[in-house]
Amino acid sequence: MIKKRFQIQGMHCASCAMLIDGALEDLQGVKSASASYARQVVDVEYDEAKVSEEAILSAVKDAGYTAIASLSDQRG
Ligand SMILES: [Cu+2]
Repeated sequence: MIKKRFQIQGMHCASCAMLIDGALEDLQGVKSASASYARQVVDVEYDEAKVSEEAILSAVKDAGYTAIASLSDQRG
């Protein structure tokens, strides 16, 4: 399991953050997603064996937003 923070572009209200959470949590292998509209980031905890960083970036894109890159990397 790994936890990564991605910067998000395009969120304009709190429901955008909820939409991103839902889109990411639908991915198999994602344990939890917590987007913050105020900070324009999303923290994602996921199983690297089941889902790639690319899949996460593309799920955010499919939801209509842009995920920039992982800002931090926390293994555990
Ligand atoms: Cu919104």
